[in-house]
Amino acid sequence: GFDYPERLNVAQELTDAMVEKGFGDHTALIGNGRIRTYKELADWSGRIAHALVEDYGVKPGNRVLIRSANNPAMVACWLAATKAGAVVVNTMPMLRAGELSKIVDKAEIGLALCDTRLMDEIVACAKGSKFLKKVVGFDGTANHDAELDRVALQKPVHFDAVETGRDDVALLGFTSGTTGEPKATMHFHRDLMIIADGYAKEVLNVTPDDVFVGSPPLAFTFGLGGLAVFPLRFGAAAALLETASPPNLISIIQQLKATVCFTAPTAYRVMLKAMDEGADLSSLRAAVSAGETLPAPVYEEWIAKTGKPMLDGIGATEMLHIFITNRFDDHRPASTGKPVTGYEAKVVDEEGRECPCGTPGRLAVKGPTGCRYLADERQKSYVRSGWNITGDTFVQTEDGYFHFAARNDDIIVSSGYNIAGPEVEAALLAHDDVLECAVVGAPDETRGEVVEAHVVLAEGVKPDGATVFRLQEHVKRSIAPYKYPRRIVFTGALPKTPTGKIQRFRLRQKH
Ligand code: 3SK
Repeated sequence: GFDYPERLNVAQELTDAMVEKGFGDHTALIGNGRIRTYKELADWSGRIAHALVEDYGVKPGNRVLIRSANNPAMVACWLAATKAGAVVVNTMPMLRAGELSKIVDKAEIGLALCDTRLMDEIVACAKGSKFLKKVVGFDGTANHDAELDRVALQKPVHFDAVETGRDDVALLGFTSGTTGEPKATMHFHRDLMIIADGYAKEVLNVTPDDVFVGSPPLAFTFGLGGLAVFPLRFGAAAALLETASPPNLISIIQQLKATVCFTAPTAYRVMLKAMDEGADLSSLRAAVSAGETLPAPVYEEWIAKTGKPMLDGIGATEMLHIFITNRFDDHRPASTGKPVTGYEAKVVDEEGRECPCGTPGRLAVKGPTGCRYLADERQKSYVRSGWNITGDTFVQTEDGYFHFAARNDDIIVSSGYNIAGPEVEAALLAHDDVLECAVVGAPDETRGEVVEAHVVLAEGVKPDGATVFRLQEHVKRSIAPYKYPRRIVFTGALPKTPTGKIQRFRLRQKH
């Protein structure tokens, strides 16, 4: 187990404690054209913490919302609010007033810190809100000309972090959910330490020489861990991109000789292509893939081109971060690997009984970082005897590896056949004409459902009958022919959550 002192403030550990350990002059964050050392980050978050307490009345336990794209100012605000003992809710820039209102109401948020470029929706949310009484702007580009920056600049740099308990809630992670009713998961100060001292140490072996890059928003716990907690815990650096498109990722990796990347398979596919065109991504020693299943061809091509495995993992906002993963010296294609030390995983049937190896069932997970929903009846159905029942169907092999089979609602039943949508997707993705795709079941009079593929074509490929035929034949050749997509819909973009997960339910809703 992990042994932390009873009094623990994770923001203090990631800033002032790092300065005390001698990392003051090391680069902590890079973003918006500037470099911030650990000392600068400790001071910056110290000044903001003073402002939050003295000018905006923040008290331990108060909920503070932060609205921003990934940039160092957002990290400084998160650290500051955490130093002040607040419970932080990080939110993504693309959320609209209606979505923000649900979060504000659920978490009873009184204060919002918002990048001044993103004020409209949060101001609209605050109008008439029972809870949200104050929205303070900060300058995400860190030129210090917004209200919070001006107030903070008048403050001393040192702030005595509130002596929170290790089991005090530090963060509320919201899950978008598929139904539109978000759930908030509570995470303690120690949870944020555990994901670094567990997964990041055990699997990534982070050192102060590492440079992290990636695409997940800091507002998503995948991003907060991968782009803030992990590097800061070990004296490493993180580059934060407000727009983390694959071309931007590729260029920052080359520019900074980044060593660790957190992103999803789609970006890795673009990177593989860029390598063919001369991009040098050889500085990357760890390529972490999560959020979507990693197709075996992408994993295999990555190994062939870099000589290193891609580390596929699965996490959940409920568990804070990755809990099953491949490892540098233990990895397999189309496998998510084995549990991170401290976590247990099993595959269960509808009654919660463990399934025999080889039999698909619901993935259940138990571990030190979850799962506790805030004021939510759904705790009863999603957490049974301490096990978090995830929304994914997995198979466990005799030798303990977990393999993703489908989202629970991704099984298509056509003429009595059970067809896993992701398997058809993997087959389509292996074709050069396909950039992205999502497969769903479409109602059909004779077959019950048919396999329907929504496909984003690679550049220059014509969306015509010949392409439909070519892709169908390819799938029939790759997997059992009955699984081929009888319908193919060409589209410019797939619907996605702000964190980049494909929203297949939206495609189903079109029927
Ligand atoms: O696998 C995911 O989607 C995830 C969710 C939250 C935190 C980390 C990860 C990888």
